[in-house]
Amino acid sequence: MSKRFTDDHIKAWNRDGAVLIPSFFTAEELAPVVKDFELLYGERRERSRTAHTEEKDVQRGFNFDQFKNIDDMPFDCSPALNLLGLHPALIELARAALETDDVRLYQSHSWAKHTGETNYDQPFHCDYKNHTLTVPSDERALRTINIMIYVTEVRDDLGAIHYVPQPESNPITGENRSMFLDGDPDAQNQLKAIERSGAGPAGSIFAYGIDVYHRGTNLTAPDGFRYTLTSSYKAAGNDMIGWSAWPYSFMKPWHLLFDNATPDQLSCLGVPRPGDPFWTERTIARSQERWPNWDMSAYKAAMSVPA
Ligand SMILES: O=C(O)CCC(=O)C(=O)O
Ligand SMILES: [Fe+2]
Repeated sequence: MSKRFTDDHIKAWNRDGAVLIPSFFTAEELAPVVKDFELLYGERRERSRTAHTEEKDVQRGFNFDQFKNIDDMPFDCSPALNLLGLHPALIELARAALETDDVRLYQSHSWAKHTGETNYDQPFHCDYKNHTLTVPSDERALRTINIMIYVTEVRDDLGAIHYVPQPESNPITGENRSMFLDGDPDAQNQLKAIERSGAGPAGSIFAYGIDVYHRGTNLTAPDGFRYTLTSSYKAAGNDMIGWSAWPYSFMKPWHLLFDNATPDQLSCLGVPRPGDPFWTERTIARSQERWPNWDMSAYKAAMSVPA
């Protein structure tokens, strides 16, 4: 697999807290994912088409309707969308950004936004509010990388995320970077004056940390829509960071992942790798009972080789 990102992207990530990588995924890779999004959200798109003539929400800021078309993995569709956030090239990027080989996917959510459904404009904020109960770590290895994957084209009239690189926001907000900049419209305006757009063609990714100022923007293109999947990684063992406790959603179609993911991809969900002492004849037999179509041959083979 040839690398889909460069050392310069990693440098930008380390310097700015965010980086846009255009055309990370190909149209062929995304085609089945678009179909999955249509299956999950297509009907809601039709409904928002008829609704957008009404001025439904003129409030500027966060509002509940911005978040109504969000779902957590696993998704009730084909394996394509379920595996996108665990794509080997994304895992490689997360490993490079977090400077560790052992990474965990702790969040993967789909998000469909439609013109007219609500006003998606947000004030600048940092996302650590709902990724940790503390604050972003000063240590690189304990950061997180949130990767927004553009399943459809993201233009400025289709709700592109806007952001300000850390070296440019620091003189305005200070390095403590408060989550919402509450009560500081002046800082909001100053950030807005220098904001960058994350617009990019379908297949691009925008990687950002929980410690960088950014904001959602409104969709204004007639009948416009924006499909994104966000996949967030942290270093294994970083208990400060959380979002999904995967087993909590045990009723969801997890077999789509077990039946189709590699051991490396599953390790990002906390499934021990082949050769891990967790795997005994008994744990393998019980797991196979639970997920009958999971190909466990690598786990069996590694167990039979004495260490
Ligand atoms: O979807 C986006 O473009 C950004 C949204 C966002 O930053 C948020 O809801 O925290
Ligand atoms: Fe955010």
